[in-house]
Amino acid sequence: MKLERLTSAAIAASLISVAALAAPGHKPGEGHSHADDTAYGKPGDPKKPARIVQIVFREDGGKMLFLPDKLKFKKGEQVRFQLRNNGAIDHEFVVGTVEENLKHMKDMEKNPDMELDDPIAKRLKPKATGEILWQFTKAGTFDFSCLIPGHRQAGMFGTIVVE
Ligand SMILES: [Cu+2]
Repeated sequence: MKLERLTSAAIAASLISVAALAAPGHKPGEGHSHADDTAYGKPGDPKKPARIVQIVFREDGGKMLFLPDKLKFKKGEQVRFQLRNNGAIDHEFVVGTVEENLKHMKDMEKNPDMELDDPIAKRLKPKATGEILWQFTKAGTFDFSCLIPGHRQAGMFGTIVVE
């Protein structure tokens, strides 16, 4: 199926760029599992200014998507994500490295009721809104996905580039 091929090509391309960014001798996740200092940043400081970025979750026929699905930030930039689920079913927004999100997606397939315990993840019911304040402290290419089983495969993922 065309969509599936496109999706795996996109995943493969993202994996290549992540591999290229990984420092030698530094395994992903090694000593970096605690949430306040990740490869993609840390929770923001509410006392400091933040750029507002609105992201809508929606379904469109057989597809599920984020609007927009490409984001670009400056290293050190603080972002207030304003999330809104305009779909008819639950969706979530999870930022991570591509590797982390693909692993997390497999875990979710085994255990769909898994609780999200991550400062840069939010699950929203239809018509619900949510906010996440985050500071992108490191340059790189990162992923945001809905990890509810089947949703990422239906197109519900995007890319964050921090320069
Ligand atoms: Cu979803």
